[in-house]
This record gives sequence, C-alpha cells and structure tokens, in this order.
Amino acid sequence: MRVVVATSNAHKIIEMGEILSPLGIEVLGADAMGGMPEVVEDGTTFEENAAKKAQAGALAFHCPVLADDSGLEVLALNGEPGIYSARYAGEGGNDGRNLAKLLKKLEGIEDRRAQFVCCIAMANADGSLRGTVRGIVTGRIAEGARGTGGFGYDPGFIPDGYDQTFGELPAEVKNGMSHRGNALKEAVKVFFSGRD
Ligand code: ITT
Repeated sequence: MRVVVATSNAHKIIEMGEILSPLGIEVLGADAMGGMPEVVEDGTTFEENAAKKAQAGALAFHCPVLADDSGLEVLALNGEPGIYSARYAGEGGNDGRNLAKLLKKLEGIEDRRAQFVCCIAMANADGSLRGTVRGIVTGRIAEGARGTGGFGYDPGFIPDGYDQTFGELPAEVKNGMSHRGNALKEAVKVFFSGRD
C-alpha cells in the first residue's frame, strides 16, 4: 500500500517512511507527485492547517492524501511557538534560528515542560475531509542544543523518561514514542483499517 503525504518537509517524509514501512505502507511526498500546491496555513489550530494541506493535496494529486501539521508547545510560554513553530524566528528563519530563539526566551526559566503535537489529516480524492487524528509526546526543553539527529527543535527537546534530546536519541527511539509516531498509529487505525 502507498500513501501520499502533502508535505514539502523532507524530514517528515523520512520519519513517516520509517514509521510506516514496517507496516507495509510506502510513503510518497508531494515532490514525487509533481510538487506541493500553494497552501496558506492561516488556520488557528493544528487540525485546521493539517486539513487545509490534505485537502489541497487531494485536489492537486487526484487521490486520497494525508498531511501533517505539527509543532512544539512550551508551557511557560503559554503554548508558544505552537502552530507558528516553523516560522518562529520570522521569514528567512530556519531550524537553528527557531531553536536559538526558544532557548533565549527560556533563559532563567525553571519550568521547561513542553510537548510536541502532531495532527494528521486525511482527505478523500474529491477533496472532502475524511478526518483528523492527533499524537503528542511530553518532555522538557534542554538548557542548550544537543545532538544532530532529527530536525527542527529535536536538539532542544528531552522526552519524559530520558536524559538525552531527540537530537541525541536514535531515530527508532524517537519514532517509537514521538508525536508523529503516535499520530500515525492512530491514523492507521482510524483511516486504513478495512478501507482503501
Ligand atoms: P509542511 O507544512 O510542508 O508539512 P512544515 O515544516 O512547514 O512542512 P509545519 O507547518 O507542520 O511543517 O511546521 C512544523 C514545524 O514544527 C517544523 O518545521 C519544526 O520546526 C517543528 N516540528 C514538528 N515536528 C517536529 C519534530 O518531530 N521534531 C522537531 N521539530 C518538529
């Protein structure tokens, strides 16, 4: 079985492939389908933005499509950066700058609790929304960036029960407990069991 994922983030495609290939599911990204359609991510929730991307992808690619909208919520910052995780350091920002901005904001703050959230939406070939599911992983923000694995905020996030960051932990450990791993497990149950 193949699933098409409307994302232009190569890291997401790699992780989704690592998580879904043991289940016999192959992941195709937007690039393999001719390119990601323009989507304005102006929703106010992960669910809304994931639905927009999945529906735009389905209409562009003429097949059922999944999309992932995800981010990091920091308790002491009232959930920031949240749905703005990818653009936290502004236009022209990147993963390194986003994490640097977050670490700076948390300087001197003792409560470093945070969670990653991943919402997966699925759209039918006609562009209608089949549904959304959500996965989380809780943890805390490290004092500084550590490790080169993963992407985004991974070098700054320590999952509960560990001392290493997602940047230091092996990919299979991250995938086994991550927001994306949990959301995809739910997506397989809700969207794929006994359906096309
Ligand atoms: P698409 O919209 O094309 O899928 P994107 O990178 O813009 O790609 P999002 O709008 O969902 O995706 O933003 C997600 C951001 O949240 C991502 O760029 C990272 O900064 C952060 N993020 C999400 N999942 C993460 C993970 O597993 N590890 C580290 N950071 C993550």
